[in-house]
Amino acid sequence: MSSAASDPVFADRRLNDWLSSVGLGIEYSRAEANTLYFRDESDQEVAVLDHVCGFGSLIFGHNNPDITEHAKSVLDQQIPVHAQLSRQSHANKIATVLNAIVRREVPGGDSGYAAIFANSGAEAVEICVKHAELERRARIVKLTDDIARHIEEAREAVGAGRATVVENPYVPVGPGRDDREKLEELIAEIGRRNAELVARGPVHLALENAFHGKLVASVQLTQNPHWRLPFTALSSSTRFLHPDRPEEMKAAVEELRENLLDIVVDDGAVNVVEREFPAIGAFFVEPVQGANGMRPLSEVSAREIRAVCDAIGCPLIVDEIHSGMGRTGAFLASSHMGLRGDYYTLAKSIGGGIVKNAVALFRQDRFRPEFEVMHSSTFAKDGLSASIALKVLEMLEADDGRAYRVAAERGSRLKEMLGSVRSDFPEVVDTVAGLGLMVALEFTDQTRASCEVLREKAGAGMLGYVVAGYILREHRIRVLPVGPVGNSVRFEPSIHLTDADIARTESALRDVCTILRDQDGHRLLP
Ligand code: 5B6
Repeated sequence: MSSAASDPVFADRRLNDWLSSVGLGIEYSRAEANTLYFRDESDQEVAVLDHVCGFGSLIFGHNNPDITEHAKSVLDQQIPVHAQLSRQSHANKIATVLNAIVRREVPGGDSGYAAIFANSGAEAVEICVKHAELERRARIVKLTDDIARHIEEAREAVGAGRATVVENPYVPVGPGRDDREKLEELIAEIGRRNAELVARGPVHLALENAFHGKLVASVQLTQNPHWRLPFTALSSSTRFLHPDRPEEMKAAVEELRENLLDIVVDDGAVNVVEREFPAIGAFFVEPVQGANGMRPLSEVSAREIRAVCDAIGCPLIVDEIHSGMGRTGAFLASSHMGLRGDYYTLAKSIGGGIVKNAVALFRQDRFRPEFEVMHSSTFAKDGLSASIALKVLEMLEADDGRAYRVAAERGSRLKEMLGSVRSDFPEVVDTVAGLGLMVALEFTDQTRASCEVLREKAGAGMLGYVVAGYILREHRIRVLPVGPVGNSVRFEPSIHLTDADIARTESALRDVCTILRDQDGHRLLP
């Protein structure tokens, strides 16, 4: 059905206007490997080299023929795509492969990981938030049960005249009052304080510039204030920590520390003691921070984060939604840093570029089996996406992990090229960062540029988008900035990236760098 310019627009009106204003408002009609195609005014197909590749969800490229053939054959076999609440052994097959990979890449974890499936990355993150809360609640119940038992023991001891209530900061213990009365007052006061703490939601820890999704809980773990702040009242809050400042990390944990009050009878005296309360729900970490210029975590930071989680007993959740599935040259980017997670999240490429799928993994010795029924989603672990996930995993693992080696080699070739552009344009390229096929190039700050166009675009946080629009228009290459604002462009193509693709990208970047160096900003505009 054709639409006229005067037709009302019900979807993407604002978004499409904005995309057009920066030169990105193109409708693609076909996709293959690292190429997107659109039809120009004379209906000719125009090829565009795609470095965005589904925000990094196409490790094997657009419409990979092995994956699409597999999907077609699975559909031809009339497999049950939906058979909710029946035995779905494909879920266990995927989990078994994932366990073997995790065991290989992060040796030393004996218990294995239980899998819960989801439909999107943010959903997998929310599943982790829920499971971490279940763990925290179990710890709270254990603590409050212990306290209740100790209260009964104190009542018995005071009732039998074996103990008295001694000086404490919570109730007066002056003469003339019955010890039983004093104890009941103390129990009431402790109960009031404890109830207030127990009712509180957890605080989560995450890293500065984190991106963990945009649903109700996950958006609170995503630092970008434009996306997070309007919704803070809906969910638990997050303390964002700098990965390279361990002292700050420890101080924040100390500041968040809370204690429940308990009663102990010791040598005839009823004393009040403090018991550490699990105030922190979980620590979420991306091994390579996508929205922070593709910055990998250092091994030192990884160790610090692991130590913080071990000290407070909260789960360390390694979000591999962007960095996992082979993109960095290993299945788990965190394996490069020797980081072991208590939970993991995976999504993006597990869908093979044609379906939606995601999974959260939980260390078996922390996993609460009741969660398998407590949490569900109609579409999660459907037969089609499960079958495709198995195919993708088989392709990643084939030939002794050839895909990982290719990702590492192509990524380092790409990064090497970006590095050479940087060394030739030190005045306009600030940093090149990333791991494997997850890299970014950051331009120097242009907010004080002599060229008014550059100054204005950089000031509005739009330089990266204007550069992306220019590269698309002039070079037929699709890149996007890192994050919603910023003056950087990211590259996360599939493993099919060729030397010719890299060479084309280099000449496009050199062109842009020349424009920036010459302060010729108007040339970037449509
Ligand atoms: O599948 P879903 O998008 O819900 O996954 C959420 C998610 C992502 C992720 O990378 C991590 C580590 N955890 C959870 C998905 N990433 C999406 C993403 N989107 C943008 C920028 C990024 O760096 C990553 C983005 N940028 C600009 C506009 C809109 C989106």
